[in-house]
Amino acid sequence: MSTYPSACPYDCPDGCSLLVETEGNAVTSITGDPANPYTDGWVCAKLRNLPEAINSPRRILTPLRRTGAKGAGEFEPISWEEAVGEITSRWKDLIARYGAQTILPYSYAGTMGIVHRNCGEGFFHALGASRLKRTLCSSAKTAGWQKVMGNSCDLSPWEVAHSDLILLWSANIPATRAHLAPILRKAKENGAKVILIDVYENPSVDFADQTILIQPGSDGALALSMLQVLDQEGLTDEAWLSQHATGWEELRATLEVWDPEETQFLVGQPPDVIRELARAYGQAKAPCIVLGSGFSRSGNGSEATRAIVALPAAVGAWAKRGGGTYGICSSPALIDKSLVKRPDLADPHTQEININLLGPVLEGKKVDTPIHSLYVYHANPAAVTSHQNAILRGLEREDLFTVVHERYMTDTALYADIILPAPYMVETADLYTPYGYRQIQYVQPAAPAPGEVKSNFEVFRLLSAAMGMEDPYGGSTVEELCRQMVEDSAVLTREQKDKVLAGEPVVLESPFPLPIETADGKVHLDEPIITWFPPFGGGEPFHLVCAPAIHTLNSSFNECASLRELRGEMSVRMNKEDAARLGLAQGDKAVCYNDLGEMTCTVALDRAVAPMTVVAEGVYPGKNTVNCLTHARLSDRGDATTMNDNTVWIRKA
Ligand SMILES: Nc1nc2c(c(=O)[nH]1)N[C@H]1C(S)=C(S)[C@@H](COP(=O)(O)OP(=O)(O)OC[C@H]3O[C@@H](n4cnc5c(=O)[nH]c(N)nc54)[C@H](O)[C@@H]3O)O[C@H]1N2
Ligand SMILES: Nc1nc2c(c(=O)[nH]1)N[C@H]1C(S)=C(S)[C@@H](COP(=O)(O)OP(=O)(O)OC[C@H]3O[C@@H](n4cnc5c(=O)[nH]c(N)nc54)[C@H](O)[C@@H]3O)O[C@H]1N2
Ligand SMILES: [Mo]
Repeated sequence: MSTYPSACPYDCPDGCSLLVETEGNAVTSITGDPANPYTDGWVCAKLRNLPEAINSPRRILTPLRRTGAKGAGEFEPISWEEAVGEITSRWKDLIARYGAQTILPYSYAGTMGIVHRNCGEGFFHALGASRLKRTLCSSAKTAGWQKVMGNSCDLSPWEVAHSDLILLWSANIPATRAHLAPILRKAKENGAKVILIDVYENPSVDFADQTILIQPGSDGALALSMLQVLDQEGLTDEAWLSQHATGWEELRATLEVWDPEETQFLVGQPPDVIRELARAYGQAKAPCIVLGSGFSRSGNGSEATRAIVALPAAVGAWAKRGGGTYGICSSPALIDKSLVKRPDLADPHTQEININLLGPVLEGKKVDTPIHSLYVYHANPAAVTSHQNAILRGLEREDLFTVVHERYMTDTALYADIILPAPYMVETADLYTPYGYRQIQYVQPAAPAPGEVKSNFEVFRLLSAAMGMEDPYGGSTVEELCRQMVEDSAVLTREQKDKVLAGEPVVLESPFPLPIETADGKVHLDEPIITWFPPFGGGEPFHLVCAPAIHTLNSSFNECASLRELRGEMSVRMNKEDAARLGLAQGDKAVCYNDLGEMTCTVALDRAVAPMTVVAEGVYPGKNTVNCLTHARLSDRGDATTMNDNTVWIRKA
């Protein structure tokens, strides 16, 4: 038995350091590495169960060519030579007929490793393919934060322990921030009060002293209302505001309309609840907002972020240890990724396709040069991207040449013309810096890649050579690129660099108070005045929200039978009164439908949900899953997904 240090590659703020045990070439166990104080020696159930997927007989181990109809899942093994030959000859032909923009790369966050996540960009920029705007997750939230806070970072997770009032705002701690749980417990032991603000009683309720369920998309109205109460009741920190903020007087002059008497109908909570929340926030010594991203995947998501981020400024929370926000931008850029992303190779005149618009684009809408080839790597758009039915119709097109680089038969891979076999992280080297705290780790493979599996980096090198292109990385290996990026870091000290290069996880302290990194060093509460406007969905019929599941991560881990079982069947949660009106009881089958599609699933009534709201946890495999009901519409800023902002009708199945 051997033990290797490794890092979790999944799109999760916790970014754990791992210990991987192997017997021969087989990975036998994955645990948390105590060398990383945030991981603290333990990992979630997903990672503990990952060896089952890594060793699964269902892994794709050779390149495959489609033999049946698209979507039928019939393939034959072929060699890498044949696969690369077929891909590049089809591409050369398509480029000659339509130009290189007819090829669309599609990738998101299957791996967060800096090299393997980003190295396709160098290749596709050099090829002149369409550019992909990767805004599938929280770019509305980032855009809102940046308007107020510029390039500032927010708190490191361990700082939350110093807070005496913690608002878990649109955040599911057990699912998406499990390592914050011990910190929340510590804060509670020290007397902190915890309030959950969500559209349903998500599993974070176990930490909450109080739960406030609000209408989806009403967060901005709630935050503005809290500001109105803080102002009315003299709970703002005028000294801090005058020294560290601009635009407060202008914002304050507009707050009257956000009186809780007015906003109660938007928020769905009585004025007293809103006032009490504002008072608790204004009277706390160091209030901290742990802000998830769910609320920001909405037509008003960026503006709502601005309103929420105005709260810590209004009470001067940033000046108090434990005060501020956690979960928005908790890690400064320790590494410059441009060595791998190669933005210098991108032609700004090449068409840019928003990742959320894949369905319409494959159907020939919202695109100048129509797409005739799609190359999907570390993403599963047939399951995770909005307007699933349009995506499936697009993937069925006979004139679309689709290549999917994958580890197992995903919903997207089913439609591929060519599938290429991809690795798990234990089989590759890479450099990892999580977005939920200041950490960096350089990882070497713990096991050899099985069968004919090749990494993203290896595949792009093969494709680049076969297209007769110059290697964007000048012949460097993954290890050399990682070393170079560490050496070039403007943030790490020499000692930290040496530690990273020796394979140790390096965790950085955060400064206190955090610097405000805007052009003038001030928090910006104007330009323009922060406001609220209605989301796309809402009212009657039901507002549909997509929430994370504990045992899977987006569509990742759907390949693990044990985790699928722990997660249970596809369901929607709603409140008992709404269910009763529709004649639905716990465990009944219901059909959720709208203009885009319909999904049949089980009704779950065991957690409280805001009125006229349904919550679908997790991304399930198959057709007619929740993203058949989500529109390909973009947020107010940041061009983000609005998958939490849709309306559905419901009937008993
Ligand atoms: N187990 C697990 N872990 C994950 C993931 C997963 O799917 N499963 N996903 C990973 C990814 S890609 C990300 S981006 C991160 C963060 O994942 P996020 O999706 O940002 O999850 P949270 O931050 O926990 O926030 C989700 C919460 O937002 C709530 N919500 C939705 N709409 C609204 C609204 O309008 N108002 C309010 N107040 N609340 C709302 C949902 O009910 C849910 O409880 O987690 C990562 N980690
Ligand atoms: N309904 C609903 N939809 C959602 C979400 C939700 O909670 N609910 N979450 C949204 C969010 S926040 C996000 S970030 C997106 C995420 O969307 P995606 O980034 O598409 O994430 P995953 O579903 O995890 O799929 C990643 C795929 O990458 C593959 N993969 C992993 N590592 C590698 C590798 O090294 N090479 C290659 N070639 N493949 C690899 C995995 O096998 C997996 O199939 O989904 C969004 N969509
Ligand atoms: Mo995400």
